[in-house]
Amino acid sequence: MTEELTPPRRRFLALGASLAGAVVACRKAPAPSESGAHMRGYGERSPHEKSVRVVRELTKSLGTGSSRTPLGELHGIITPSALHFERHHSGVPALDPAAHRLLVDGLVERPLTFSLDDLKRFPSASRVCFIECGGNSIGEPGANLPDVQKSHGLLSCSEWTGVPLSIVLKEAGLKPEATWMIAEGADAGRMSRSIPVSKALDDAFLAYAQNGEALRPEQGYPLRLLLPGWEGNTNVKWLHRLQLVDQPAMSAKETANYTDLMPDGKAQQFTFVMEARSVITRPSGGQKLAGPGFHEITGLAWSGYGKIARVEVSTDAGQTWADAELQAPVLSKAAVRFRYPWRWDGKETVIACRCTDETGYLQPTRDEFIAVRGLNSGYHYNGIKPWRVNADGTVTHA
Ligand SMILES: Nc1nc2c(c(=O)[nH]1)N[C@H]1C(S)=C(S)[C@@H](COP(=O)(O)O)O[C@H]1N2
Ligand SMILES: [Mo]
Repeated sequence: MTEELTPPRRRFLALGASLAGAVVACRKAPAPSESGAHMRGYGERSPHEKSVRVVRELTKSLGTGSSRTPLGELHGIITPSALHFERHHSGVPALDPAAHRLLVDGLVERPLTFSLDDLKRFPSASRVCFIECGGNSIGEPGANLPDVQKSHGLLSCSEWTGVPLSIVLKEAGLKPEATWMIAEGADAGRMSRSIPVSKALDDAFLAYAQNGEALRPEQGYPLRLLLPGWEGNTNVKWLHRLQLVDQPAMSAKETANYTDLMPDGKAQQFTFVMEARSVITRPSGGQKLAGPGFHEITGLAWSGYGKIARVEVSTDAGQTWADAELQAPVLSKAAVRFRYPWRWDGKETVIACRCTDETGYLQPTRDEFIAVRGLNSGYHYNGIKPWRVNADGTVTHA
């Protein structure tokens, strides 16, 4: 960091480190409280913390709709389980883990049924990866959404633990004709998706845990399919059946939804991998800068094709770009935190970020995206998101 970019407060802290004792001694120490709070079996956050998922119900009766992760208020790369976005097509079923079973049948040598305990006896695997709904940013290309929760909140990143699916499929024995796998959930709508067997045998796993504890009910308790880097919808929750077949089922969620209507009127089906994208989460829409001077620009980048190789930031409406620092760990198919030190001169400007993944793919601008995809489909949008920093410090869509 150059002297110019060293934030004044940090400089003060560095100089003042040896004086810290003296600084504390001069201040009035807080009065000791009578007694602290008791311990508790299961923790809650401080009552001062208010970040919430904003819930959007699409129908009242079934709990169908979505709620979004408040990305602008989070730190690091892990989404707290209680703030992981939700997308339910027919509500959250209440499943008893002791009674829950996974059936693996169809084109297999041995149809098998597994209890949770059976699955937990297999070698386990943990992996940090993102889940992003194919409908994240619906409406964004046509009309800029005002804050990062609305524009990008159907993205979360957790550490998931479970069993590699390849191990379970080996137990059942795949027949040579088995090229697709239909994954079905135990929710009221029995949501299902057709998955190519190549992905099932690659890095797919059956997750029973999220961030160190059992899955949350909203995330598919007690078992979900985890397909790293693939469209959120394919990560079937409340998983109770894997049927091996020789062609896709053409289920509702792979025909009526999550297909991309192209400019020529044809629909593109099976957009499985989520392309690279990035977004500035701070400062972002709805936030306010306290004044000119040092501000850290920070945000997240992710790619369904692997690792993020580079994130660039522009503070002059895209005229020039400079590399942001990627915070370790930089994991494949996971969110990466980037940081860029910025000295704001107090004048109105537009800030933005763009990322490149390890395949060399560069995140497109909105215009580049629209030139290829048009405005017919709201799914799988990954264009650059600019934010306007106004002279009064407020941040709005640009
Ligand atoms: N059984 C079932 N699985 C499902 C869904 C569903 O409604 N039912 N929603 C899908 C969609 S559209 C997405 S984006 C992800 C959302 O996962 P989350 O709610 O854990 O964030 O789950 C997918 N898996
Ligand atoms: Mo989704």
